[in-house]
Amino acid sequence: METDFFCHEIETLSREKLENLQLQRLREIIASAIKTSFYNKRLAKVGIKSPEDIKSIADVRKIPFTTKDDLRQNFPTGLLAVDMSDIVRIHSSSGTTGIPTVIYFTKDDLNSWTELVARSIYATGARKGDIFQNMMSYGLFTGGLGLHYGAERIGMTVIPVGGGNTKRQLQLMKDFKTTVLHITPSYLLHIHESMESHGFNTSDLSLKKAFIGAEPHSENTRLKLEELYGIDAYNSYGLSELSGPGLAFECKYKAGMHVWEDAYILEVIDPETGKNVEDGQEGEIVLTNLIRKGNPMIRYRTRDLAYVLTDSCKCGRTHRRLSRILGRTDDMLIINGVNVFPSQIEEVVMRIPEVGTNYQIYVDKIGALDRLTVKVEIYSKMFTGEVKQLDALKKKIAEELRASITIHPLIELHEPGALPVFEGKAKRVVDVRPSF
Ligand code: DLL
Repeated sequence: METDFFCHEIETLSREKLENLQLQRLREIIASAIKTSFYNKRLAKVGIKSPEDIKSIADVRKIPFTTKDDLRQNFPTGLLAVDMSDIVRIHSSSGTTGIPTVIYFTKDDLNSWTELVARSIYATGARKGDIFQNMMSYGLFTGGLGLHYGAERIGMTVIPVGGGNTKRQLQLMKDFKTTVLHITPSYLLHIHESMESHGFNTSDLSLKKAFIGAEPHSENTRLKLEELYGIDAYNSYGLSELSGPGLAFECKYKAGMHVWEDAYILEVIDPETGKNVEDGQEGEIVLTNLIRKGNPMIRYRTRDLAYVLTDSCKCGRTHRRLSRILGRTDDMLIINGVNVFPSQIEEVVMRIPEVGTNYQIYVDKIGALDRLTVKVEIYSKMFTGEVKQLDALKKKIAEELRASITIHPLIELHEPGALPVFEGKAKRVVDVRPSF
């Protein structure tokens, strides 16, 4: 019989049973963590010498946070809990901002991660029989191989193409009648914009769903993609340090991302004080991985901002849901003293119908003052030679932005294809202000 669940029992566990399972798994993870040079010292400092010292899940809060800096300082093996010969795969973050962080998986770790990804995909309604084109890059990035094995576990037909080469992507979609994509939202926007120039249009395609994630995007971007392609787009959140995708994923109701709580302890904290906040309140997401034994990760500060939804989901899954990611503690721009999150800007520009599929936030300094310029591509049909019309559009965008971010940005209008294109994660903010 067809069911809505990949693993009904685990996905619908009562809160009490879920918490019992978390406690049991937390103890197992502590047993692994004690074997690493990093956590061994950390845990001893707070009096945790063995798994039995953990009496309840709330005891996790006695353990200090783990940060990206900790991972860097303990690179490459300070958080490794098993002999290297038991590690069957390594993933890593790109390391563009410093020493890369590395993540190790044992055979069992890979198996349980794959199970989470399969569960996530299944929750969207994708099934065996779907043709799955995985357009996230393969390699050290977790987005490629992570979804690949999860989709195979369900029995979907996987096209492991990776990112880039738009024309070939479109040809593959057409030839194999791809029904499900995995892709960054910015690249999916770009593909639509350049589709015609490659000789394709949406009626050549058989798409039904896209899993979009790996970068921030607004609800308006999702709606735009759904409308442009006539598909359902599901938000997927994860980060390499916690094994990548398969951490939090939307189900078919698209009402927030279920965090698989049998595999992760989800906390939200006030980033300033480090204190836990109530469900429903915005803060920084902190996660403990309960299943990765080769490379334990306890109370990892993600720097991502979101809140836990307080109502239950129509799908019947009991695992709590996260709002979309609202920003990062480190991506806030301060423009002449005013705090602005790039996500606020995206939310506004993507709801303006004349705005096309790409934009860029540019910050520089004129004398002592910061200047914010929002560059947007607009649809070609807008370039009619009517300067008045373009000026009116600029004014409208600037005013709508001012209503949201309280400052008045400069607006630049660009033709489709004029702004830089990204085939993986988009870099939307260019800040050229001198740093002191
Ligand atoms: O981006 C893992 C992933 C792959 C997630 C495929 C989803 C799909 P990292 O490269 O380590 O891992 O980047 C993680 O990207 O801390 C967020 O800031 C951001 N991010 C990831 N997913 C989302 C999302 C992968 N759905 C960092 N919405 C995270 C907003 C996201 N931001």
